[in-house]
Amino acid sequence: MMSRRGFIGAAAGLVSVAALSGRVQAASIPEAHYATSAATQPPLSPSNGPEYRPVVTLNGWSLPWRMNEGVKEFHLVAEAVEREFAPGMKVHLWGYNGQSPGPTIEAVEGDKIRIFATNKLPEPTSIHWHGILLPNGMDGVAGVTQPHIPPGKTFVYEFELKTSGTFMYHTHSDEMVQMAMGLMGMIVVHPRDPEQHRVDRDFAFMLATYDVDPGTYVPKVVEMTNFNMWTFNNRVFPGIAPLVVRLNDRVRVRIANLSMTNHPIHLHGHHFVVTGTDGGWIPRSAQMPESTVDVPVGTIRAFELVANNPGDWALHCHKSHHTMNAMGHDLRTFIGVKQSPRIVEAITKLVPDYMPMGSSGMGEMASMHMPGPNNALPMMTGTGQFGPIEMGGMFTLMKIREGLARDDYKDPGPYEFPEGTVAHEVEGRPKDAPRHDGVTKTKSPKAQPSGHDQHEHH
Ligand SMILES: [Cu+2]
Repeated sequence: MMSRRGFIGAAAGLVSVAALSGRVQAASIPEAHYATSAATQPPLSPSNGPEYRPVVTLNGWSLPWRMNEGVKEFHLVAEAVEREFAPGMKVHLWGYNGQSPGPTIEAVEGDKIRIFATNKLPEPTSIHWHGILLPNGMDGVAGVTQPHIPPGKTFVYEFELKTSGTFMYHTHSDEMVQMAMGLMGMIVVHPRDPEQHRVDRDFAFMLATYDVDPGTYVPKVVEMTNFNMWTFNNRVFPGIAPLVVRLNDRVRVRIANLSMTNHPIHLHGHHFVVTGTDGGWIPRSAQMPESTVDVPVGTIRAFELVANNPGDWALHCHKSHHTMNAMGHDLRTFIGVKQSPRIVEAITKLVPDYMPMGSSGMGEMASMHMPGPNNALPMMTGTGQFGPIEMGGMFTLMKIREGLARDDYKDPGPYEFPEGTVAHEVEGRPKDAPRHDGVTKTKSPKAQPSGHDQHEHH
């Protein structure tokens, strides 16, 4: 989990480097900004151009730009990066400007933008601007609308942002490999009128999946179905930052899916309405109240809620195998098997990869400290104020608190429940309920509905 110190210290992790030198053309290419950590950066308020409320990218950051004669200029550098998925596991990915996903690009409807794309990868690449209405030659589909960008070269894209909304950028060159390696990022275009679609807090993150064998560092890139790392912005629980929200704030969450499957994202304790997609804003008359939104492959969903219910609320993918970290797919089910050392020995002779765990479910695994390979995370992990959380993958919390400052995104720690508001144990034993559905009552006089503990006396 991110500490207060980690959050503040993270801002110092942003460094600027003059990425190119020696070429005549280089003077016209803006310097590139890099992020050196996976900590959530504070929102980047606009220093010039029209006003807007910036987004907070979970475990990410927004790319600074420079203004050049009325055009916003950004510089993306595609390169090999090391991304921490959670403390204890780093993955060797390809990303942009030091991290994967790349930085969020924020601009305003009507802005003219120029994006320089430098390729520091060992193979050619290109960048596609997903969902953006632009001239065909700027669409970034290598081979179709432009040549591939060779290693070491810089291409420039230039277009006007005609509509506001949530979009993405990603590679469109050797796509199976380069997407599986993490070449992606988000684009947020704010409405020109800052009162339009206004919210108090605006979060953004991507959904991506990887196949990283426990103990290894590089994802398998020829993978279609057997992913084992389910990420929010290339982080897994317990490495995913919480969404920190002030009580009664209007909140937007923008979620972009570049994995190979859909993710039904569920928020506890609130109803929300889906207000946007990568096609723009949804008219109010078409917005449905929901508590789960399915984010299909290659799309974006933005939902909004009024955070009027204080607490620590789970926000997670509802596919239960997406809320866990890497595991052996061949793990056998031994629920109900009492596992004495002798039995474990006997089973191991028959089933060589058998692990002595899970006789009453998997939960007990979360509290066992099994030695694993280096650079591997527990399948189910995390500890809350009441015990093990037994989660991994696509799981985090929306932490709603009273009295936060407007731009305070620091993790406030566990929720302090008001006295008497937590589910708790009660004294005594429940009466046996009569069963129906074809279950006939026993004729025993002890089985009268008024009897107590009748089964104890068999
Ligand atoms: Cu999922």
